[in-house]
Amino acid sequence: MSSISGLVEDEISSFFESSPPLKNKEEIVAKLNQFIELNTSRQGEKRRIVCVTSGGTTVPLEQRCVRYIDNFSSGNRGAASTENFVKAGYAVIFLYRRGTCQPFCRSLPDDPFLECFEFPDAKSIRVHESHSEAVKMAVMDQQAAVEEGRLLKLPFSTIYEYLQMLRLMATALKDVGSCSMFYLAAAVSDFYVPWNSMTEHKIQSGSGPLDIRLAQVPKMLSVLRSNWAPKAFCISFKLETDSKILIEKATKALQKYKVHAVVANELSTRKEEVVVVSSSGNVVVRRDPGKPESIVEDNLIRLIVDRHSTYIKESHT
Ligand code: 9Z3
Repeated sequence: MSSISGLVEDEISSFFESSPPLKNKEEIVAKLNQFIELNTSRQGEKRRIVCVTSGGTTVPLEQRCVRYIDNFSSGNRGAASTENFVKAGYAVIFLYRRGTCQPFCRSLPDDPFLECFEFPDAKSIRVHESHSEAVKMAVMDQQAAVEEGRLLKLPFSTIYEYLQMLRLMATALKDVGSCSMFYLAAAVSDFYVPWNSMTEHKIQSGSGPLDIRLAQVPKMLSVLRSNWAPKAFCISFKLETDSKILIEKATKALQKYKVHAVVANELSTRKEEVVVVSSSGNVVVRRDPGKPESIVEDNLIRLIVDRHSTYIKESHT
């Protein structure tokens, strides 16, 4: 595997050195280690572990943040993929943007969620008949996954939090080797305001139009692949709005970052189809048009799990 250049390494170190430290780092590390131990120890059932990232990262414009730039992502892809990985027997670390779509909740009405409930009298509350099956399934599936140690949910908001947490995860999973996977569906900012050059207090509007210079976020995929977790199976995503450049960009990313596959999707058709780009060719994955409840992630995760199985077998020979 090619190692990353000294320049990229310097950019990455200075990004982390200048980032505001994670507030609950010890707690996150303890949860991660406990989760990994539970799923890899000899006494327990050994499971493959996947880290699913989901939702968009924010870029604060002020240290005491009032305003921020956001990356679009509802979190649907990450949540649906998590459900499918759990069903396929994986233990999932779900690294998600606060407030975005959660696993097992996709069939619940979110607008407004309170419509699910009714008060037959002053002392009791019950789920409305029309939503009772969906709520029951959501509660049961989510509780089972958490209680059986198959789902760990960790929230982030900013690009600073996301990248620090991703690094913690990769480092914690290093010894799991080929049985670990990174499935990077989060929409990650390409540009940011470095913490040291950011104003502390709210930007004032009195001084007229605002000019902001954004620095480039160093590409962490290369360091994830070469240093943090080199044996992990790694799937990244490429999002474009112009379908003409999508496959070319995904192919470039595959070659540049040496990930095992890039899932290419176009914004307006992302729920209908994706293209899995890898060294063995491009595969179009669609949701089943004959089944209204079918989602693209059902077929996508089946394919990814299959590829991961082959990768594990090849790593052991
Ligand atoms: C994706 O491409 C995801 O599939 C979506 C899912 C964000 C489109 P939703 O959350 O949508 O279901 O609403 N994620 C990766 C987006 C991204 O930022 N990719 C970077 C790029 O395209 C590479 S890391 O350059």
